[in-house]
Amino acid sequence: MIPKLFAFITIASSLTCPAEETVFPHKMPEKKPNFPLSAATERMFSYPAPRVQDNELFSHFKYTELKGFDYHGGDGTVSRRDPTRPIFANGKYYVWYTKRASPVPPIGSTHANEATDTIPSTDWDLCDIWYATSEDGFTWEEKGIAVPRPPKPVIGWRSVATPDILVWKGKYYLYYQAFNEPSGIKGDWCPTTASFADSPDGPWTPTKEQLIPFGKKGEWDQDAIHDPQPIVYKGKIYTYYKSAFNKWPDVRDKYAVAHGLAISDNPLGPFEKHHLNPVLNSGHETTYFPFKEGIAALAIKDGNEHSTMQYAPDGVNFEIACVVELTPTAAGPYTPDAFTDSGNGRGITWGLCHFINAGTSTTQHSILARFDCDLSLDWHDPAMKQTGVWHKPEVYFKQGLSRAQRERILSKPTKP
Ligand code: AAL
Repeated sequence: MIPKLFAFITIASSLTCPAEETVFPHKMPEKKPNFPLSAATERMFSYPAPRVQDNELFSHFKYTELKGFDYHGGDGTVSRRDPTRPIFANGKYYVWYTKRASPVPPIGSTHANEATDTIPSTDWDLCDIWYATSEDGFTWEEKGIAVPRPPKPVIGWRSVATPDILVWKGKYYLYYQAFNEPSGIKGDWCPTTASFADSPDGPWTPTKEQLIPFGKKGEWDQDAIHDPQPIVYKGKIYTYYKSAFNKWPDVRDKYAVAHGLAISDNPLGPFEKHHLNPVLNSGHETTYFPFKEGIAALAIKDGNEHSTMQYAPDGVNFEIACVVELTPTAAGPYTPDAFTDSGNGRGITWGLCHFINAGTSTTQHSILARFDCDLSLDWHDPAMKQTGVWHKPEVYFKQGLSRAQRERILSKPTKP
């Protein structure tokens, strides 16, 4: 009698109240299941899509060598690096970048005290800002200097480097680093300044002033404002920048980087730092673009969150959107809506980047290159969404042990 009653209750309750699932299903749920989940499974549903292939902020990066740039046989006397976003104007693409044309290759930041008026310390010492145009983004024609080093003591007299571009109310603004000593003397210390023009072909007028203030002594961005990258967002100019900190001159080996945000409603400032700075805790250069209602960022090389795409719906509070591989260095993405403030950013599909190790230790220089990707809401390129980037064994073996490491390992056998 009791078993019959029990069976009746079980059948009745299964009809009225279906058994709750508590095991993760085979078919990927679109929404977070409503039962206890591990931390990792919880996180699956905090990304733009639980499957990375469906994630609009995930992509492979494909690379193409550029045509049109001469590097003097790769002897280290000519270097091009840190490109801006390419922009489209007058029926063609324009890009600006740091160019070094020095009699000798750089001697390195640790020898900065030996740098002279003709001997550069780093690859971005003794540089000017040049520009090039292109019909297709693959073949470029170098047009000449956009912003030269000004005469001493004007800000940037030692080197002008690492520009980015802003188009605002029909005028053009270049923001860039302005060195007043060879990079490496105290650190990679420099302020950011600006030049403006009515046409992308110039002529450019320098403001001769610091654009974004350093932090006060003791604050993270007290010595350097690097990689300024402006976007028009919420009716204002949002300029993301990087600072290297926790470093020179007192401690030289505890380098850290983070990114800040400075906002203005005037392209020449005054800029006000966001009170939550830093807004990104990782990334050696700045690569930001409007995406949906917010801002997306690529963080590379430095920090716990390097090799990630990030997204902030408010342009300030970034969260990891996914991990990416073989990321473009110093990427300047072609971003048609960077300055349109559409409130519905469409993402990016290509841009220019640099490789800093084009030469050898005695011919050190950088080259520009093109990257392509699908970080766009309007494109769907499944080949860009595959997971896994496979390098030949040689690429891994190139990351070999040093002689000292090998000796250390062999001196302490790990066998029992
Ligand atoms: C870069 C950038 C800045 C630094 C140096 C030149 O790639 O982060 O520009 O100052 O390295």
